[in-house]
Amino acid sequence: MKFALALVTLLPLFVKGADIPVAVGQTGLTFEPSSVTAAEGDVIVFSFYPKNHTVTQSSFAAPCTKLVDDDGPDDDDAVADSGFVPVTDASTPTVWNYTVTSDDPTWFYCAQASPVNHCTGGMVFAINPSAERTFEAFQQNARNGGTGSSSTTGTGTASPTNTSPGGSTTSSQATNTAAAGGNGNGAVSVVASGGAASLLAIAGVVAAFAL
Ligand SMILES: *[C@@H]1O[C@H](CO)[C@@H](O)[C@H](O)[C@H]1NC(C)=O
Ligand SMILES: *[C@@H]1O[C@H](CO)[C@@H](O)[C@H](O)[C@H]1NC(C)=O
Ligand SMILES: [Cu+2]
Repeated sequence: MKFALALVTLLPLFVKGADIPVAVGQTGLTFEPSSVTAAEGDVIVFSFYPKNHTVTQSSFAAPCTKLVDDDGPDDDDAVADSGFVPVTDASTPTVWNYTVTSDDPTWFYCAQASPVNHCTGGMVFAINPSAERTFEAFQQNARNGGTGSSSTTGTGTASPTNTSPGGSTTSSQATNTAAAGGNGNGAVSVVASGGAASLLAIAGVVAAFAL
């Protein structure tokens, strides 16, 4: 019983994530789709179209400013940035992949500011926006200047000051996100509580097959 539970719990670790395609700049200053729901391990496959865009990680509070990695040199939470990707031929977009590292809301923008600012033009992208922090509110922050000057301190939890009227339209997506997060936490806690014995049991079975 415990063995079966452990096996089911560990199984997702060996399943490759899904590929989620996103077009960058194919229809103007856009990410298409502009918002996706993704699980840890999924790969966002960004296809860059002309002219010269980036996918750069930011925060909900300051959509047009590159996130600062303030947790030290830890690869797990490195700030994502494609850098500038100049493309001249729409029939051969350049691909850049981003592997999703968390079920939490994650925010991105295009850092091109010449000849016009793409971010304040609304060229932003979100993974797993929530009911409190919607894509619409994030994009409105960007259009308002995107520097995060309005009463946000960086903790950024659940108190968006720029909630847009359209914010409620993503509620079903937010529900899915919450459910996914719950599963993730559950899996971790099961491993943590019964982990040592279960892993020994698996080791034993593997050893038995090997003999
Ligand atoms: C792409 O944009 C960046 C930032 O504006 C600029 O420095 C770079 O020269 C551009 N690359 C090309 C090939 O136009
Ligand atoms: C990006 O991911 C796709 C789909 O998994 C893969 O075919 C492609 O080789 C990857 N490209 C790069 C540059 O890693
Ligand atoms: Cu751009």
